Amino acid sequence: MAILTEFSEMENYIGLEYKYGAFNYKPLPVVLEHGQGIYVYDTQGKKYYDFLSAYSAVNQGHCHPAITEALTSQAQLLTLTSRAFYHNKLGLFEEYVTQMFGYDRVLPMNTGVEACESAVKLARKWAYEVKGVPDGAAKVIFAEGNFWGRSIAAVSASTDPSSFNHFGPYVPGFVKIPYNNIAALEAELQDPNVAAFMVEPIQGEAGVVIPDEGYLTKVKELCSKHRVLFIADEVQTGIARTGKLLACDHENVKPDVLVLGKALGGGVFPVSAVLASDEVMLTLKPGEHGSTFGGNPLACAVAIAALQVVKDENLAENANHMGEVFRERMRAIQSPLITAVRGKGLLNAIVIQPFDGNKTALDVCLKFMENGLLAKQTHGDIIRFAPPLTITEDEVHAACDIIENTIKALS
Ligand code: IF1
Repeated sequence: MAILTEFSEMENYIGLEYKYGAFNYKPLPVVLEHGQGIYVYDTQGKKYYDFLSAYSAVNQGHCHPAITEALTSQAQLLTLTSRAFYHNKLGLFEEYVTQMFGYDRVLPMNTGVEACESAVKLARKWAYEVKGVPDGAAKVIFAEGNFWGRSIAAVSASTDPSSFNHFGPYVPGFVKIPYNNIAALEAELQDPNVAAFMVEPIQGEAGVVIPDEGYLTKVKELCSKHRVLFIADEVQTGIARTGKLLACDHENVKPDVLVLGKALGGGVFPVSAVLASDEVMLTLKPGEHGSTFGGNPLACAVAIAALQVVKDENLAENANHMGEVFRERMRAIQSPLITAVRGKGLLNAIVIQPFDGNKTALDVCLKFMENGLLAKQTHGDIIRFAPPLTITEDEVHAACDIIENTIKALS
C-alpha cells in the first residue's frame, strides 16, 4: 500500500497541474521536492543528478548556502522598494557587476527576455540619438536559430515556428541571417540603418551550436567597422557555463552590449542585466524604461552572492576541466545511437538518431530518469547536458556511467 500511496501522491501533484495549469510545457514525469548542489530529490526521496540546472540558471548548484544566506538575510530586511526611491543595495550591485565584467554601466532587469528586449530598445535608441539613424528606421539583426525568450519581440526574432506560430503580427525592423556566417552579416551591414546584431556566442536552445573559431572576432570587427552594436546574449552561456566567465572570453572578444540572466540569480531569484558603455546606456533618460522589480534589494543581494561564488569556487576553471572529462567520456561510448558529441565547458549535447523504430531522444531521457539522471531533449534528437558547475570529477564519472550504461542498454 505504501508504494501505491507514494505513487498516487506523485500523481496527485501532476494531477493538480493537469486540472488547473496551462499546458505550455510537457515535463518529464518526475515530481521534485528538494535540491542540494548537483542533486535533486523527488517526492519519494529518489536522488537524481541534475544535468539541466534549470537551463543553466543553477550554475552554482541547488540551494547554495552562501546564496540562500544572502536571500534569507536580505528577505528579513527589505525586499522591494521600486525605483521610485533609492535603496542601499543597488549601487553596490551596480559597482560589483560593472567592475566584474568591465563595463561603464548596468541596467538591472529580472528575466532574460526582459534584459534581451531592453538591449534591443537601447540599441534602437542609440541608433536614433547617437548614430543618427532616421527615427523608426532602425534595423536589428538576429541569427537564425536564436532563442531569447517568449515575448512578442523575442518570437518576432525567432525562426522556430513553435516559438512564433500564431503569435503575429510581428515586430518590424528585425532581420535574420544564418548563424556562423560572416558573409551574410557583412551583406546586411551595408544597410546604414542597422543598429545592432544580437547573437548568442553559442546557441543554446538550437542544440549547443558552436560557431567556427574566430566567428565572434569577425563579428566584433565588422560591427565596429559599420558602427553597429554587437550585443552578446550570454543569458545561457554566461556566468562561467562554457568554461570561461563569458563565452565571448574564449576569443577575448568584448561585446558592446552584454546581456546576463539565469545564473546571475544563483538559482534562487530572477535577476538579469544589460551592461554597456556610457554612450549607449546614457541614452536612457528617467521615465523612458523601467520595471517594478528591476534592481530590487533582494535581487541585488542575491546577485552579488551568486557572482562571488563563481569567483570563490573558480567555477569557470572547473567547468572547463569537467567539460573536457565529460566530452571524453561521451566520445568513448560505443553506440550507434550517438551521432555527435559537442559542447564547451559544461554546456554539452549529444545527438541521438532514432532507434527501435521510432524511439527518440525523449525515450533516452526517460531511461536516464529511471536510472537517476535528469536531462532534457531539444528539437527531438538532441540531449543537452548542463550540470551545476560545482560538479566534481568523481561525480562527472558517476553521471557518465549512468549515461553510458543507459545508452548501451538501449543500443
Ligand atoms: C523556455 C529554451 C534554453 C535563453 C537565452 C534569453 C533567454 C533564454 C540564450 C530568456 C531562456 C530558457 C527559456 C525556457 C527554456 C530555456 C531554454 F529551451 F527555451 F531555449 F535555455 F535553451 N536568452 N531560455 O536561453 O530568458 O526570459 O527565460 O529568463 O522558455 O522554455 P528567460
